[in-house]
Amino acid sequence: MKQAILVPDVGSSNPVDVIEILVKVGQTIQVDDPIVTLESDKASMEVPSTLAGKVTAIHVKVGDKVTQDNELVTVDAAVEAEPASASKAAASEPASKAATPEATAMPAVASAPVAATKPEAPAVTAADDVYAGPAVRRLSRELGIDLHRIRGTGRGGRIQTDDLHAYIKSKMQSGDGAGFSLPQVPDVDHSKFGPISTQELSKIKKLSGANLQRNWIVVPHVTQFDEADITDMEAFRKQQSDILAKQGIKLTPLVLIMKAVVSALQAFPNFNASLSADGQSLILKQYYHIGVAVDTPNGLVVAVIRDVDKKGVIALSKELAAISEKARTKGLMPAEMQGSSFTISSLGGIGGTAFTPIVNLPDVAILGVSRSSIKPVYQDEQWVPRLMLPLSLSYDHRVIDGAEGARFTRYLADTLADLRRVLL
Ligand code: CAO
Repeated sequence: MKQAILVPDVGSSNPVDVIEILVKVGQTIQVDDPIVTLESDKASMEVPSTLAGKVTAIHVKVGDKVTQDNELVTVDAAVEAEPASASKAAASEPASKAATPEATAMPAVASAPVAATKPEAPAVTAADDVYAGPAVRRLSRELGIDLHRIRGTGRGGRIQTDDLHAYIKSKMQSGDGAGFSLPQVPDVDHSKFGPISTQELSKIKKLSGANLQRNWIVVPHVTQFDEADITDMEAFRKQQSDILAKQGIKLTPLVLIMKAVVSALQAFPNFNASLSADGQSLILKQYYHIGVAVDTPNGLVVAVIRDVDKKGVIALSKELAAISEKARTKGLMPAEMQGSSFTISSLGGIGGTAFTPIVNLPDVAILGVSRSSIKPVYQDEQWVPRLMLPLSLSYDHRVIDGAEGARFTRYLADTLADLRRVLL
């Protein structure tokens, strides 16, 4: 009896794409043999046969959109199925053949009545002439890798994600990939030169190291240096600190710098933005979420303080103290480290005169703050001692020009020199 196999419940009411036909007309299949691969915007899945028999018609072709209960293939279940090995051999014909016009033109309804049967649920099974599951197929398509080139190490020669990764790694190391590959770091036996010990990097360092490496390579960095006269700002902060300390609030320069940075970002919106992934447009943000680099015992993390423009210095002081404490003790949740529109890295509590911070993608700029010190400044025809704050602004030169970078740091320095207008 001829029966049609229908699209099962794929967990979405939206149409899904047919991306592979895994059988051909005349082929004998077994229950659970994959017949087509479907792909939604979330996942790809192979639809297994619920019948054993001969495929008499294929009702879909690659590129079709289908929904639940659409007919996929018709199977003559009266024909006795061959052993699994034989059916797999037949399935090793290229899948594209199955979608030829002759094949799809065969009548969907033949002389015998056609019943409908729906697979219970999509499953991951073997496929046509390469043996791999949907996840591996999808990844290979995204990366443009021909699975025929890969030797599967899974059961029965099945290609696994690890095989794909090993293939990419070998291509990168051999340098015959299309893109450029990093030069190999020599593996030196340091113990030849004296006693050593080995310490594994913390999880945070491994994760942030990979991100820093990527950002360093991807972003063409320029660092602009400047100095802000924060003599008046510090006088104000110290005066307020004494009052706030009684309420258990610590007002550090960083909070005032955050407010001044927001003012600069409002004046220079290109700095409060991200470059689109294709590098063709700038995504300007209407919010001011400032990432703050926090030094923790396990390594560097960036805590994000949201809506800095809408918060006062007291609220920001409390939030900065709480989030940096949490980063150092319990650790931050992913949401607390995402969504920054600009980042500040302050080493002012430690020391140094300048440094070159690495842009925290997808931000386009990062401000490094070093320790303030009293310097002689020539004002009104005389040398006066002023408290100067070193600023180091690294930016993505694909987005920001040198003149814009210098204007930004100058504006920021002027704002810090006279914070009254920002705070009021
Ligand atoms: N100049 C002079 N003194 C400064 C200063 C500056 N620019 N910035 C802070 N200080 C002072 C503070 O006033 C405070 O002094 P008191 O203890 O006498 O009041 C002291 O230095 C310590 O400040 P802090 O570091 O505790 O507080 P903060 O608000 O300035 O910074 C935080 C908070 C979380 C950013 C900081 O603790 C931190 O972790 N910094 C390191 C960030 C880092 O590792 N960056 C490098 C990233 S690599 O690109």
